[in-house]
Amino acid sequence: MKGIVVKSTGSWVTVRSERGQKVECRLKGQFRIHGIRTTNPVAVGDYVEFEITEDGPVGVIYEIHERHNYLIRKATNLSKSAHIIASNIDRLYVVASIEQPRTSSGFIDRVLVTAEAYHIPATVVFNKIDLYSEKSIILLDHFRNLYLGLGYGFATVSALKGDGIEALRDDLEGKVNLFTGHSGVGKSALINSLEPALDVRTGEISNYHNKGMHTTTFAEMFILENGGYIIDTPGIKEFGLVHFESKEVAERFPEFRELLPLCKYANCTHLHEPGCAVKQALGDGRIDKGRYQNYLGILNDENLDQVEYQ
Ligand SMILES: Nc1nc2c(ncn2[C@@H]2O[C@H](COP(=O)(O)OP(=O)(O)OP(=O)(O)O)[C@@H](O)[C@H]2O)c(=O)[nH]1
Ligand SMILES: [Mg+2]
Ligand SMILES: [Zn+2]
Repeated sequence: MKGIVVKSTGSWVTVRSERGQKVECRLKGQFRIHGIRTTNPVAVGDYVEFEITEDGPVGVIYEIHERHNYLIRKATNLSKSAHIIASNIDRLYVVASIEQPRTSSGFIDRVLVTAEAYHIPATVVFNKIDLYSEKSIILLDHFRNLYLGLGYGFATVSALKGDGIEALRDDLEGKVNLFTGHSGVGKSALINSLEPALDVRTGEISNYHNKGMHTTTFAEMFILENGGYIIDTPGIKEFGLVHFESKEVAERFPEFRELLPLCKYANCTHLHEPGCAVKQALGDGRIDKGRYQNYLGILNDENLDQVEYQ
């Protein structure tokens, strides 16, 4: 039977068959992908072949279909292994907030850089707009102009009050969509607002740290009534990049891309070289200062490209 992985807790994998039946499965044999050392052999979104075992309503997965794409990050900050967040994704939603908790633009840009690397279209969603001060609204407008200008999707919503939810629901229709972001930004609350019948567990924001409590612990795929799919994921602190070399980072910034051939030196890092087209554009205001700062931040990340290949 063919099915899709909707949840994976390590030892058990929940597969939904083509007829819509959910079956708890185990894995048979070894599964390795592209020689990368990963902590999970199957991921949410994987298409698999499985069979029901004779002695019960459980199944065994014996084959994973080739992934159209997948999103990975470092298993932990210092780890040399990667964790596959999910696979076969049509669109990535970076769920962010300016209040309770605040998402840095560095975090957003890291996720976008990763989406670029895997050729996954991305949308930035600002949630909790019911909490924003006037100052936050000004910043929100800045982000709207910036990200729409770069060709990304952009949405502002309130899971609590319902603002922007219908438009977002339309965006999700008929596609496999993944929600990522810090703990507590309201990824799960958004899913409930989009499809109340799902009743996904949500958590509080800690008064002390003003952060989420890591309520969602495993990635899980949900079906929307309009035929869309959402993969809810656990909140992450940092998006540890894997599969990257420093020289590739600039190519993942769409606004740098067409300038790169114009730099005087082919191996320009766009930090301090003379005749750098990127620095020129920064000086002219054609490149956003914050985006350039975040480019530097990613380059300075000591953990860049530290995942071991086997
Ligand atoms: N005021 C306000 N609160 C919200 C909104 N959306 C979510 N919250 C609250 O934020 C808290 C965290 O929401 P969750 O949905 O659990 O956050 P999450 O992103 O899924 O967090 P993790 O599962 O830990 O990654 C809950 O108390 C929600 O009620 C919103 O639009 N406005
Ligand atoms: Mg959650
Ligand atoms: Zn340059």
